Amino acid sequence: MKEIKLVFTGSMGAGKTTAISALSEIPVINTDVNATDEVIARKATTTVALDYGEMTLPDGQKLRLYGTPGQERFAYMWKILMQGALGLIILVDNAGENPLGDLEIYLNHFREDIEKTTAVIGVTRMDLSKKPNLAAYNDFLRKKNLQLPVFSVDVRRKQNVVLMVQTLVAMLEY
Ligand SMILES: Nc1nc2c(ncn2[C@@H]2O[C@H](COP(=O)(O)OP(=O)(O)OP(=O)(O)O)[C@@H](O)[C@H]2O)c(=O)[nH]1
Ligand SMILES: [Mg+2]
Repeated sequence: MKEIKLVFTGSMGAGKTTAISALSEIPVINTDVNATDEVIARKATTTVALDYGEMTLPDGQKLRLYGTPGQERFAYMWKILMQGALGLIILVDNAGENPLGDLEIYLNHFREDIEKTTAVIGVTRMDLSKKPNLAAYNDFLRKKNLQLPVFSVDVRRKQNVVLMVQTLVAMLEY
């Protein structure tokens, strides 16, 4: 049975570590440290290298789940983690200051990977901020000539994350 490597990326605090922790059936390897300066106001810890977890799909396929650090000063890890990845999940914090601007940073940075592999977008924390709505995300992507599925996800809920990941895996099979 083949193994599939997936990478979760996206802005600081968007929920990459939480999503992988929700899915993983092994204890998650994570490299979170106590957050300093600008981060501390928002949450206690931040990822400095990677997250790693594993999940088995109902048909027996094994998913290897990697999470990137959100902070751009660790962007060198982003490319390293994408090596051999078949799919990319971009998480966007809808309660951030400029969610579409955040999305753009990751779309630009991972453009080649998105063209070579496949990607989905998960918009998190929509309960805290309703705007931009999903239609605004779809418009934004259309303007960038990208056709990618956009989900509203609360990554604290395993089923939300499972649905998004299963969609990505289904896209890989076509
Ligand atoms: N209210 C609300 N909180 C959420 C939602 N999704 C995630 N969170 C919370 O947002 C925070 C996300 O933190 P992390 O999972 O550490 O985020 P990260 O993307 O790994 O961040 P970095 O490693 O710093 O880049 C956690 O405190 C989650 O509980 C949501 O849909 N609604
Ligand atoms: Mg993290």
